[in-house]
Amino acid sequence: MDITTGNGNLPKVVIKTAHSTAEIYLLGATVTHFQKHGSEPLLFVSRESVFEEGKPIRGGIPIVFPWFGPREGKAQHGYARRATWEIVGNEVLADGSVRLTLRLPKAAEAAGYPEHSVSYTVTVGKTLRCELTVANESKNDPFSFETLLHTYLLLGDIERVSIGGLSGARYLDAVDNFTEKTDAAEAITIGEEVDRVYAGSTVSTELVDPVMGRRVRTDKSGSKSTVVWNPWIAKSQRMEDFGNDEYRHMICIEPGNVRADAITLKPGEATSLRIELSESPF
Ligand code: TA6
Repeated sequence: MDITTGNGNLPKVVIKTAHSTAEIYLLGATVTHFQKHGSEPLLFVSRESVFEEGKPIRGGIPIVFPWFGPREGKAQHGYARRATWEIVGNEVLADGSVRLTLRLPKAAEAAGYPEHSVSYTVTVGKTLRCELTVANESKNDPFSFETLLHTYLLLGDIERVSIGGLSGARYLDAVDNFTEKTDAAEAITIGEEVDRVYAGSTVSTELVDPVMGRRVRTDKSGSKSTVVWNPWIAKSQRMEDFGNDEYRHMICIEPGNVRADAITLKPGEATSLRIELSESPF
């Protein structure tokens, strides 16, 4: 593991293993790159992304915490993805994987919440494993929060992919005033802006990408929500840190716990959100 200077002269951890390479910016503890030897990169990062302290990276796996979506007078999706996290450890596991552990420093924005701690492990090997652990360290107060691993997956052509695992599941359609809907199709296909919040969903999903010739699984635990998002054309043009054509090469599949699935921890309780991203030839 090396700590280098990445884009915007920001500190970046580079991890090389026998099976793969990965990069993690301390800004937001954002995993911006994972690539198995002999494969294409798994994650998408916009060519227009800014790399500035205090601003979220447009791509990779931004951490949404402690709230999801807009909040009056506050930054969308919380402050964790804008904070500079601290490295607390790294270790080589028996199978040759490398595990990096980071923690979220106490932030001014956290003042309104009960005492809590947030740690994050990134395990780089044949697959990419991320685990976000939140602990309520207050003596008396429950701690309620939302969280999401807002994963941007790289793909060959948005109009050629499908996403399996959510057939018939109920979701809130953020493009249609969060109206509750279901999609009976065997797999989700994308031909317009898609922004779906699947609630009460503990299933794994699989992105099938015939152009890149691969399937990408997202396995998860400690999560009851999955958000699926592609900005499509108009929203892409409104996003300053995103190329107008880049919607064609990404899909966000975002495991977490948001809205009705928000988590409340009693004093002393902790919870972990885990994902594992793996790819296989198509
Ligand atoms: O992916 C779900 C979502 O809430 C979308 O509505 C879209 O806003 C996306 O997050 C990106 O949000 P951001 O604040 O990173 O521009």
